[in-house]
Amino acid sequence: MSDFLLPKLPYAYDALEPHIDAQTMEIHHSKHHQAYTNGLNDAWEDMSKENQDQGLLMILADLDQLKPEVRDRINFHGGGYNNHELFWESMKPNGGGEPSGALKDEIVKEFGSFEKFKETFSVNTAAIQGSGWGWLVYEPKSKKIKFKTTANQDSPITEEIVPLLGLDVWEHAYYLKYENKRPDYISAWWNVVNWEEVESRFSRAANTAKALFTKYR
Ligand code: MN3
Repeated sequence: MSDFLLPKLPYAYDALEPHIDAQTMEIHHSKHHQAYTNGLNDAWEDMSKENQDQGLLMILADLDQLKPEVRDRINFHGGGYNNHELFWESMKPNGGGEPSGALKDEIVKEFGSFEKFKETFSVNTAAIQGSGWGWLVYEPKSKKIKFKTTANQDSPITEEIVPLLGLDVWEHAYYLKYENKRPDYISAWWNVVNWEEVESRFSRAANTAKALFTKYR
């Protein structure tokens, strides 16, 4: 029996057209996310019952407790599993626009304006060398939101920060439609951001940090 299943997409593969094409979505979800799911299940079997009982997020928050031969696999496949789940949920058809309420206020406070936030996020995510992710995160240490990048499938949770909005810039996420034009993919992606979901994560972020990271309790 598998502990982890490929999560269902909350919309059809073609629902994010024309910004993200159906073929990319189908391959990304049914092949790539499935591969992280399979890799996570394999690595999970090699963990102790005690570790398994903690659940994936608590394990990602404290990878150091794992044996080295399992740690790298959980970092990659477990990070990839959770990153993609967050990614699908933070997009929707007819998304985009701007956040509202407390998240909007916080973005203006930290970045100066929503436009400046978008530019910081876009420019720095486009500049990631090789494969990785751009993130808006909540940092419990400073109690502020920040922009961060992570390499490969590293999870923000492993760096003791709470992911709010993430953008996958592995070539598998855009190459069929955008080829080498990563900045064009990023500009288009803003049109499908599900800000209600990001606002909801932000409203829970301090509690999420307390639940995941023992030092912030
Ligand atoms: Mn991906």
